[in-house]
Amino acid sequence: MLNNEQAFDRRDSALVLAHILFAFLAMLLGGVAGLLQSLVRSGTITLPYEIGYYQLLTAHGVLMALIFTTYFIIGFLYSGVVKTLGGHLLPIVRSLGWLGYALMTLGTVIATILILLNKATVLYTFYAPMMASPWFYVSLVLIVVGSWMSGFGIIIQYRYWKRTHQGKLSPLFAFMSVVTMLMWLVATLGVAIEVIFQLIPLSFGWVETINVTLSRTLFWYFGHPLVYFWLLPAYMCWYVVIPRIIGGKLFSDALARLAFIMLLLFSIPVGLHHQLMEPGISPVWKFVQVVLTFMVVIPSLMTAFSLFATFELHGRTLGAKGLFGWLKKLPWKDVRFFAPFMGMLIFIPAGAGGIINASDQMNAVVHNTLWVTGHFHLTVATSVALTFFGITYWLLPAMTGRVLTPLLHKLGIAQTITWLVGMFFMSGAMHLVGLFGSPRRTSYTTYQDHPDTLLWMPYHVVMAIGGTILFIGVLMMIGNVVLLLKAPKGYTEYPIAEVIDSAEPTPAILERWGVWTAVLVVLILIAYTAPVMELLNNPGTGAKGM
Ligand code: HAS
Ligand code: CU
Repeated sequence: MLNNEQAFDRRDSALVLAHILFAFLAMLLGGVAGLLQSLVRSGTITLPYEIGYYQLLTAHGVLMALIFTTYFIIGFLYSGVVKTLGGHLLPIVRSLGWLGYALMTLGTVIATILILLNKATVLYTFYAPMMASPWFYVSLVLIVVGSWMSGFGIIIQYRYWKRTHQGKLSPLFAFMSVVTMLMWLVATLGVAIEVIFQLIPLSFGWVETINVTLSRTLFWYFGHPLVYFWLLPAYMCWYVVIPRIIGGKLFSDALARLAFIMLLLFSIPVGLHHQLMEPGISPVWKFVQVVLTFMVVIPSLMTAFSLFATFELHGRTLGAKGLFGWLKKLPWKDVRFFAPFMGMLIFIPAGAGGIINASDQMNAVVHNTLWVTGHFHLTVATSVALTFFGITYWLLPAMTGRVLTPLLHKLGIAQTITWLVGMFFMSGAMHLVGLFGSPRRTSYTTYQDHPDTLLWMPYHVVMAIGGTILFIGVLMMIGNVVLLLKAPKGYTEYPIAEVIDSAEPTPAILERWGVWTAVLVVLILIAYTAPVMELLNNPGTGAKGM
């Protein structure tokens, strides 16, 4: 591990910076699309130059949910791997990182151009039988394969460390990075099969029709772990970084690793909770996957417990009294803490919403309504996004040899509050109007002034107001990134927490990858074999692409 005075090797920090800055570029473009679409949907503006609402919605979803996240995550994971596994990347790992970056960037550029040309207006889930230009799917392959290169890089660096540190427990950050990337590798196989065997042949015209339900099942086999691919790096910050920033220690190393192993096991065999309302899949298998969905909630509850324990124990060592006295001991003026903490706080209602979604009968009420859009703007666009912003405030200076100034702390806190206010209005209105039945993925319409739908309109306007505030939040964040790049030179710590001394040693079984991969495969086979066989045996007539 790099000790605190050692700076990063320039070749490594360049790789990290390239990823993080690209992520923010994507966020800026995605933010513009988001602003415009919320204004269109509320009937506030109409779009010029034949730009379509669904085109913007695609750009927003792809650039924010897929590109911003993936680049940020890879940059962050690589940085922590450098920090904790040897102090510099192995040459092969660095090359894999750049190869991955090149492939992903090529894919992103092609995808963005096609979306702007209106040749890939299929939304970020690219559901069949909607059909984009075949090159859009090729660009997705480039992005996924690129991310694999970085995944392999992280695993190679980890294995090298293990080989040269026989019998030692790996650093927690590195362990968590491996879990995240292992989950990603297994999960992306589903979408790779969908794209290569179904969508590419359909869009090139090699086949006439597509088995739609199968394509969606393959997508959600990937799509649910995708949301955990966003969440796990945020959890890494909460477990490993935040205790250090508040001046405390991590509550338990073993509990953190156990939570991550459970997230690895239960993130994947649960995709059917996105298809509860779809015909053609037997309720038995939906039920099995809903049970597994409730299993994946448990490690999040463990995470909440561990965080509370970390905060409370730290507060008490500083003399905090009473049930909530520790709250006063937290460093509220430190943006590196404040932004991620607000992410945690929002994750409480966000997670509760997820549990509602997963409950079959209630899913019937909320499915395909704006409620779901509200849910994921709290989870990924607040809990995860604010955590990533919080990371940026120390990661960029640590990579560039600069310091976070008191002014930047203030600007960062202002940015966080702006985000929270915008999201309160936007996601709040989405949740409420979703309960009244307003559909998601829908442009402005008055539904021929049907009285039931007139009720929705004011909420759509509140969404647009929230969306506008959020866009200001995007601009503020971009401004902060620019200021971080110009901050005064100096040393910034890469914060990695220690574990409380009295904690029990971590059981070695948690690092037996063979065991966990085998359990994972078994769980996936249990959850998916029968429903996929059903879908293959009853392909129906198939749908033509459109
Ligand atoms: Fe979800 C749909 C179920 C979590 C993202 N989800 C989506 C979609 C996205 C998404 C993007 O079952 C839409 C996809 C699309 O386009 O169609 N979701 C869940 C469940 C959870 C969950 C059960 N989702 C997430 C996370 C996401 C995310 C995380 C992104 C990062 N979701 C669903 C379902 C659907 C769905 C259905 C389909 C809906 C439909 O019909 O289409 C759970 O994993 C949530 C568990 C979380 C908790 C919270 C723990 C709290 C913590 C914070 C502690 C706070 C502290 C601070 C310590 C149980 C860890 C305290 C301080 C104080 C002062 C109090
Ligand atoms: Cu899900």
